[in-house]
Amino acid sequence: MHSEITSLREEAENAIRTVTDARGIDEFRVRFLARKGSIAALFDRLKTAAPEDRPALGKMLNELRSAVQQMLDEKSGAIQAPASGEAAPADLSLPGRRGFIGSKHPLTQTLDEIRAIFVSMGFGVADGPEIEDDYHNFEALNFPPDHPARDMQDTFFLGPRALLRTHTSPVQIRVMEEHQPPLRVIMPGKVYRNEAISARSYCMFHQVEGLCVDRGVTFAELKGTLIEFITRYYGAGLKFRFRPTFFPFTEPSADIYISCFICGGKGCRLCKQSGWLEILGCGMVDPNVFRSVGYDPEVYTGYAFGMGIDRIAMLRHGIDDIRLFFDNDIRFLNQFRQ
Ligand code: 2NL
Repeated sequence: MHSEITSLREEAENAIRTVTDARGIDEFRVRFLARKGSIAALFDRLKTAAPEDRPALGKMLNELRSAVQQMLDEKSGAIQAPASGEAAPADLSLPGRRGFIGSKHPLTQTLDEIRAIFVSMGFGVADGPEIEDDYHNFEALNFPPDHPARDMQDTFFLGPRALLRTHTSPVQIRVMEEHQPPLRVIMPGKVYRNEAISARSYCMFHQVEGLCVDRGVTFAELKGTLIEFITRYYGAGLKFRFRPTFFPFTEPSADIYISCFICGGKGCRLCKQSGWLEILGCGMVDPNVFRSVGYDPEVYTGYAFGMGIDRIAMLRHGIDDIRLFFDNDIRFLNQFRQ
């Protein structure tokens, strides 16, 4: 009987391990602890044992009963309250949880494509501070002291001497202060304007500006380079329009338009019935800008250009509200998975 008690204990230890739910708990209790269970059966057999063995066997049986009761209590605690105390055993048959993989923001995708084209044409990439001073953001760029852009209305001032850059041009000034020509470089980055927020304008947006300085750089080189860029980014077969405009930092200056890639120039919602899309501003660097950075305008000429990444991405994807880029709504962002 001694060995039967020992093997019943082993049996119970094995059985409790396979129990995973309330039904298993009940079956275990009936099998070992109930009035007709295997422990009760051994207690019955105690009567037939030799009288001198009964006290020791009775003690063993009592110990077995409380050990099995403890196994049962522990197991039911774990199953009923897995949060407090020990966790219920994992159900290895459940399917795994799917990992969430992020994707590139549509503005980053647009910028990456634009950058790759200029890099392949020999341009370097520079960046600089978003917090600037009046000199680098305005004065060195030939903005007159009373220019409206210097107004509190248009620029975020952080103090008497610090402001949030309103374009990436101050990076170009810093590059020219530190390097001598020849220079061919683009600067992508965030810029800030104190404008009313609407579907068309936001207080922060993204620009890529470019600069090329050397001896003998002409407007023809500007046209050749930018038409090559536009053809590679927007595709062949487009018509171009260079329209004279004014920037303080270039002279002459032009806005470049392409024939609308949706309607081909006939007029549609995207081009607002005009047949043309404005995509770039550019011009020959003003001699005053060269003087600010210590370049001799009699020796060097150069061209510069700038484009709004947000606007380009909106045109390309038919997005009609710039704020969608900054809401971080996953339903919007998921549409740009590559
Ligand atoms: C636009 C037009 C432009 C530049 C940016 C520039 C910078 C220096 C000197 C001369 Cl340091 N020019 N930048 C020139 C022409 C146009 O941007 O429509 N941007 C969104």
